[in-house]
Amino acid sequence: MSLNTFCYTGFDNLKQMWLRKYESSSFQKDCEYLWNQVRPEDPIPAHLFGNMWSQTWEHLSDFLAPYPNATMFDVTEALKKKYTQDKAGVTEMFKVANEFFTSVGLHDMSVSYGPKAQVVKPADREVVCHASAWDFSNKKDFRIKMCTNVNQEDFVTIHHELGHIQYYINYKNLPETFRQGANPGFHEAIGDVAALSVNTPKHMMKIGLAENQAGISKESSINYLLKTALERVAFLPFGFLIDAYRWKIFDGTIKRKDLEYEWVKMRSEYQGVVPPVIRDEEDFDAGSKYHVPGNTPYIRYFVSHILEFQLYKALCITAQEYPANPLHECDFYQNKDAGAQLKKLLEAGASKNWEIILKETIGQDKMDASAILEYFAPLLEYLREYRAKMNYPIGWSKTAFEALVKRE
Ligand code: X8Z
Ligand code: ZN
Repeated sequence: MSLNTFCYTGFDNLKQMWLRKYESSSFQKDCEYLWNQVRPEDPIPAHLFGNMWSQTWEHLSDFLAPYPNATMFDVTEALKKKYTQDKAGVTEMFKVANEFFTSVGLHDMSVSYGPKAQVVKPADREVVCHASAWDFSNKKDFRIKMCTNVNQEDFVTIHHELGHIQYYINYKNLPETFRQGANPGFHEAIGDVAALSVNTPKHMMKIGLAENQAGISKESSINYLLKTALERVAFLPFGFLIDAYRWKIFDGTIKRKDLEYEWVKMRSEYQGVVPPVIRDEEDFDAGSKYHVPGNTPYIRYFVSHILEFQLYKALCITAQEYPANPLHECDFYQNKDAGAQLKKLLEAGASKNWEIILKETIGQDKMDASAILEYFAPLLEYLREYRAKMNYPIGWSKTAFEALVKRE
């Protein structure tokens, strides 16, 4: 319809014409008001994340990929094609991970997934399947216990566990008291640093898990960063939550009669998730997390998820992969200088205060989140623009959880 026709009909534009039947000049505003009344701003039900504790969210990356037509870099399918879903296939994945460490000049760890280890779930008995790495403190026996499946998540966990083993081997000659991570967060960070490098599309192409022609474009980089953020950034509030909750129990702030209520409340505050069904004090959902009945401190994982980016950046600078390229593209595979820098940190164990070890190895004496922020900066920019365009609200209702947990 041309402008002239509008003049003829008496309307300024088609919008006015379409809305005429509502006989109200405020109709658009009224609709916006109604939308705001029903717009969902509640926390997200916890069963939607594909992880029993909603601690990492990367299983949503297919649904949330900003550019569904660009490459996704999910290597689960490639792993399943390449490796059999049994002990032989799983052992191959360990070999690939081990080779990353040896390529930078670190120790061979094949003993840790050899005959004495348990790398797949035994068929004949119940075992604790939560992955772990063990130092037998005799300088030669180191073992991994894991019910490994062939998928990307477990491929990352393999690197995580080998990071522990690499630490054990490097500090094995120190006196017993010093045979620990510089602090517990360091121990958790080592394998994750390797996984940051291994997960890069560039590296996955090198080891034949992503097709060489899989184009790296601006779009595919944003997809990759979102997937990584769903894994590592979404973890941060969870990493903090578990001990923030236990510290309050230990110092008496949380009373025994409120264990479930306070758990649901803090989970809503920190993670923005709520239980999908109503809970009461007969439930103790925190107890479903391995480390809670296992009495293992958890803040170490929050620490490691910040520290690993700081270490990764330092190694990438040493390997001259950064700042020549964006930080998230850095692969320090086969770089002996980066390996030597990491080795120095590992060999020190807990023989000095961790801030001194950090200073002597990467030249910084404080833990600092600027590396993780820098890593995700292109994603943050994308999300800011997207939010401005879509007018997305930030945050969630801080009281919605109350409807989902009964208080005594
Ligand atoms: O417990 C672990 C490792 C063993 S130290 C598999 N992690 C935490 C968890 O699974 O809750 C690694 C990431 C966080
Ligand atoms: Zn660990």
